[in-house]
Amino acid sequence: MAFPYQLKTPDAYHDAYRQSQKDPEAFWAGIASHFTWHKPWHSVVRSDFHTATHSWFEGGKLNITENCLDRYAASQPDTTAILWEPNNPAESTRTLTYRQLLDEVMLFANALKHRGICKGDRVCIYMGMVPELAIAVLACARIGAIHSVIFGGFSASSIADRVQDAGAKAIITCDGAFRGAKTIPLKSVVDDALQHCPTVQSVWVLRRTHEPVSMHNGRDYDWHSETEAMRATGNTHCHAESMDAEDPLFILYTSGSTGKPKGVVHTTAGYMLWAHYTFINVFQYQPGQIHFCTADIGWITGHSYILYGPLSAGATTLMFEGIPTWPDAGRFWDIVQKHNVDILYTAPTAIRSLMTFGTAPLQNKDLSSLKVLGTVGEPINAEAWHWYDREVGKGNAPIADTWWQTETGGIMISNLAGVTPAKPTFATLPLPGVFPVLVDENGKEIAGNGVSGNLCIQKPWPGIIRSTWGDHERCRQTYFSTYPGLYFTGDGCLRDEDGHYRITGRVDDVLSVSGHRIGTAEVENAINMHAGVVESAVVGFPHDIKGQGIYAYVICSSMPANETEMRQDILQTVSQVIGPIAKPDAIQFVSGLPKTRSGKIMRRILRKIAEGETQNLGDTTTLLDPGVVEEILRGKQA
Ligand code: 7RM
Repeated sequence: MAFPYQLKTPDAYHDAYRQSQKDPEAFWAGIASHFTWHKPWHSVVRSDFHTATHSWFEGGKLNITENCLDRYAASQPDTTAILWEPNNPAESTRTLTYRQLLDEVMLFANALKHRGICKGDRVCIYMGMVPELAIAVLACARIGAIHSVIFGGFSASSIADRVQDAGAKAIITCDGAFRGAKTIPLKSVVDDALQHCPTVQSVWVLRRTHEPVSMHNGRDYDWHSETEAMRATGNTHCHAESMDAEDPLFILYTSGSTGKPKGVVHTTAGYMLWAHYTFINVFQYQPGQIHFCTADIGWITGHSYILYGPLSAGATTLMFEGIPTWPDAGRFWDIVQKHNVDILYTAPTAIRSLMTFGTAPLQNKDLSSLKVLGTVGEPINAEAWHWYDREVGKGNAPIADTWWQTETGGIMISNLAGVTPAKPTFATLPLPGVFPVLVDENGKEIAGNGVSGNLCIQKPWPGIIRSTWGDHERCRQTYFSTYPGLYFTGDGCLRDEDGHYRITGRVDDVLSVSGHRIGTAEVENAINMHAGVVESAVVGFPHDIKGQGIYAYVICSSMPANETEMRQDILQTVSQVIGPIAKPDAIQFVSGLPKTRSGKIMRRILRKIAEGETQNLGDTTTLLDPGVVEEILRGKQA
């Protein structure tokens, strides 16, 4: 049997859940024993929630790429590891078998080593969705360099912040990226960013769009010539660096409730185990299947369910360079048909956006290969759930609604596709090893069923966040101090009469815009950089397609004479400071903000107004000047 720990019946799930509770050490050791280790661990798990220190498989040594590549290059060398679908359907598909992928990873790893990249160095990766992005990530892991992938939609200043915070020694990029009808000039954005990044010694450039780029002598290297040089000198084999189980594997920056994104740190063994275990169980992966996760590798979903989860299982992972609506809104369905996709994992925002095109793009598309569907990133509304089930799954493919976070490394709460029952809009039940609790504002546990509260997790799981890069105290504060002894997710949650969980959304100042996490404080900081802006307050509001939209209340130094122009300027500023994904959907100019006597902005009121509420704004008695609320209501655009 391929995966003896695959849970194939409800009973198997419940048994595993109980085992993981009764004897977590034996439970996880059993699963870990199926991986390739250089040296066995001496303790399965050690954890202290008060200092936010967690370790799994301490003493063990391994390399994640041997578990993702070498073992399958030996046992199934000709199985396709990466099946790549280009942005433009007229261009050919590329496939890399496990043998080829391993060879490419070793070659590029040697190229990095040759230019002085060593174990523990941080390497930022800012590329489009090309196979070389996967190769770059895995090459870092091969030599023990810590990768930090930066989503291709971020601006130069966002890159600079991340590169500086990580103290990165190198950055890997492309000349440009194709996304739908657009070309994004990645290298020139990197050049702008690097004016403020003294730690970067080398820049690696893969040619993709073949548009001209500036190559700095002595700093910039061409991917192709560097790897060809390795091939020419016979430098084709690269041994896998022996990593401690708790050596950092990657940093991934994510937004929180403060202005500065945090570098979430994941380590080697626990993360690998979690990505693998959740992949094979939630999606019920069977050998030979094609798995298509539509996320970008710049987000955690791409890390865990395009790369590490599927590859650690020997699966074929489909990587798509483009976007769902180009050349038309039938693109996903064309890909499913063309490649006989078995598992499709996407986001509610993508489903809702495709729904607006009706069912015409699905006509005459053969989707009969689909066996399992998945969703992630935000709560899925009932309408989108049923459309996905009916129009895509044809009522035949179970939908796994998977709740998890960058900080959790992999899926935490989800039904197991076709094994445990799905329930529209519910993530349903925790994976083995995950022990959710709901608490009230004071941290008191809310027991029983049919209740709501703040979602916390009460024991360590293998994929738990290990630190925030360069500032462990911030990790402790953010996740482990709100409710001592618990990991706080920042999400609100309902547990229904059957004990099934439904995540209702963030309870902090974090927005989920088209499934992308954006902090309101981050957007405010960006808006405030505009010379004409004095102060701003940003809140979310319900948006039909994006899930949440961004609403900004802005105070200018003098009321703008031309509001349209000022709005455009502010959007431009936000694009430059963060990236286009953070551009507000609405900007309202105001002369004051509702504040308490102690100067706190009352976002609750601003949220209600942004939602369109005019009457019931809740308690306004603590407001310093209730008049501003009247003014804001009068100025609200329909
Ligand atoms: C994987 C990912 C995390 C936040 C999380 C939630 C929301 C994610 C679901 C969901 C309801 C889901 N990582 N979220 N999945 N809400 N149902 N199935 O998205 O770090 O970028 O975002 O996303 O609010 O806290 S993330």
